[in-house]
Amino acid sequence: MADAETTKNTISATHLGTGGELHQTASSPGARITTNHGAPISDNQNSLKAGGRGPTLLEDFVLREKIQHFDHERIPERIVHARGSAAHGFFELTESLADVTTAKILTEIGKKTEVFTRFSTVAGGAGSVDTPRDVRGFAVKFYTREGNWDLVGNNIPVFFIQDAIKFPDLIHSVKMEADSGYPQAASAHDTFWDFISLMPESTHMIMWAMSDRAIPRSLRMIEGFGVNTFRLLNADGVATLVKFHWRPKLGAQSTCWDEAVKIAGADPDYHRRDLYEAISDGAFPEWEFGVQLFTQEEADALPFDILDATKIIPEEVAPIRVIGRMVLNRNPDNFFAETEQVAFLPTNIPPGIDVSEDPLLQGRLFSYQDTQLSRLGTVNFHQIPINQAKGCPFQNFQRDGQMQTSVPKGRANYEPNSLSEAGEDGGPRAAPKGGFRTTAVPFEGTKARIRSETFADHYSQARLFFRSQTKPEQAHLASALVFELSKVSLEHVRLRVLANLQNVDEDLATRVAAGLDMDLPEKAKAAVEPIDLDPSPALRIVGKYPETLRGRALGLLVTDGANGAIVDALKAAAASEDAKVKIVALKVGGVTLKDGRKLKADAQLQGAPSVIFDAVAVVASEAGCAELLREGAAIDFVKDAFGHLKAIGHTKEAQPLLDKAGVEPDAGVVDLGSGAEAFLKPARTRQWDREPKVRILA
Ligand code: HDE
Repeated sequence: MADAETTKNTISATHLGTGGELHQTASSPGARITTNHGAPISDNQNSLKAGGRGPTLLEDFVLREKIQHFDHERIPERIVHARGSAAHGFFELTESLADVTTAKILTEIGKKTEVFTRFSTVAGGAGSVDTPRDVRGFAVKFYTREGNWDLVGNNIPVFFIQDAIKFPDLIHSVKMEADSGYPQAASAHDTFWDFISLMPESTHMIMWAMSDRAIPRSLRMIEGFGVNTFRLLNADGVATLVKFHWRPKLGAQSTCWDEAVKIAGADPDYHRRDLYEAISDGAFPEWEFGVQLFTQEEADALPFDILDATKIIPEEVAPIRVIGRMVLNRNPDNFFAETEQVAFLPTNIPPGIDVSEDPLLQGRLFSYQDTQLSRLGTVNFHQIPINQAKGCPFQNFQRDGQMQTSVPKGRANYEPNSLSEAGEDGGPRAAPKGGFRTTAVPFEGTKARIRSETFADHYSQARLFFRSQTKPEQAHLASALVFELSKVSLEHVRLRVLANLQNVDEDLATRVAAGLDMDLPEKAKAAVEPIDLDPSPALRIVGKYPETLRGRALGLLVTDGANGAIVDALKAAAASEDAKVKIVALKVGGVTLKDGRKLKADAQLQGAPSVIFDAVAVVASEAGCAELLREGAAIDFVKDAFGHLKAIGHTKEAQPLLDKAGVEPDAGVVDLGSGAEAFLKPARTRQWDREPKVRILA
């Protein structure tokens, strides 16, 4: 019998009750520590020994249980997307799609639905850094009233391959090489580019992956795409084709490559920390949710196949209709229980949403369910709290299995049954009305391993992407190709990439060849000659994101004797626009300002290089600047900020530091004597005009 004390001292955890229901138990102060089976532990510091200096006894079940549990703390990491960060939030519908779908999540305006969203890199392991050049996963679990809907997307709207059968090859090629075990979280190596060079269908995705989108500034600043084409189904059984989009309120924003590389050393958790801190500070990241809707007839009229995941439908052709928003407003309580154990399945779709025949999606429909078995170890992974349907009950006749936590009553574990006629609970039944429906798509064909002819154009949209970029973005893309291919030691692979690139754009291929100091080989023969499509400005980042301080971080490097009024003015002005300000000093204890005030530092200079800020200011006294001149980290602070196209504010007294760092005057280098706004204006964006002065781009 549970006495009052044991009830009070239950461990702090989320439990499944016997009926499968979820209930929380709170830990009271001074709660008694117990074994996993509830026995109170009298000593958690010493193992059981035969005498003070004698051997430890096998009998010590407290020690054995604790060590054994620890030994098994790790589970296999995800084969892809292992490195992830997640948050809870809600989705709210602002426009109903009742004409095209019965899905309640897309028809009930104003209803808030709980979501859990996990962002990830793809290639690196769970402990890898946050800022490699890579695709970002963007997976949203909506706990809808009609079952969980998992929209498992990426921050790039296309994919490398057209058919799921190539996925293991793609991933093997990009992961660390099989013999040496490196490089970690990087595509810049032989095997990846070997595979890519032999798969012209990957060319469009390569354009995106080499663009600045693959080095995002923050997870709060990435777009999201469902990638595959889906269907919506209305009450009359009429299907509408759909592509799903997430658009960040802060706009899509990126880092500079050199910056991303340096962030990897300065703060390997840069994106995870940024997301976590934004949410704990109440600066909740938000995305618009949009759809591109089109009929089968409209799809048939397009010059490409909407079942081919290497193609987009330009926004200029099918506009994005914004129908809702997602706000992430709560950090996970426990990384393992939630972020690690969450399992996303493209097969989680509520009635009114349906899949398409995209052969990549078709393979995904199998893969995600399957992979959870090795990762989470049991068919009952849906019972883990983060994976449970929360918006509605789940009930069926699936039974038993490892880690079964629900305790079904009665003997109805099959149907049809007539047990209810005898007064027993007969269990749930199929719901022809309101249940999941499949679009009635007619098919006829010869069974064969074939690729549709309509998938054969591999270059037109790659060209569209490249030609739609601004000049700086084109230069970054070309330079990224030069960087990656410079790490490829097999010359024939580089040549094959150059041969393919000529089908995208001659100028791009020429620039990359020049950057490698190689002659252009003969152009590769295209399966289908690419066509010139109208440029799509929507594909750019530069010039699209809002110029704002919101969501940005400013680093103020302050010295002893500095003018406190300048610091106060900057802090107040930045705070009024929701920017985050961090005081950086030579010592974490802070500085003594000219007016005698003590100003605490948020970070020591060594641990807070300028790469982790969007703009920096050096508020130094003359003596303070003299000290900074002897500190390499201070010189790098401004040198890197200049190289990464950031605004730099400075007191007159700090000028020698700027001179030593090679900072040249331009619109982004501002004397703080001209007031806070003079500095905050350029701090709202990057100084793209400066780039040719600081970097040789391809
Ligand atoms: Fe995934 N993918 N994928 N993928 N994917 C996984 O499932 C797979 C693809 C995506 O935060 C795995 O639970 C195949 C496209 C995200 O937990 C695995 C194919 C897109 C995540 C898997 C693809 C994605 C995954 C590994 C080609 C964008 C992380 C762990 C047919 C639309 C979800 C897991 C999270 C994870 C298979 C291609 C997005 C192995 C076979 C295209 C965001 O099942």
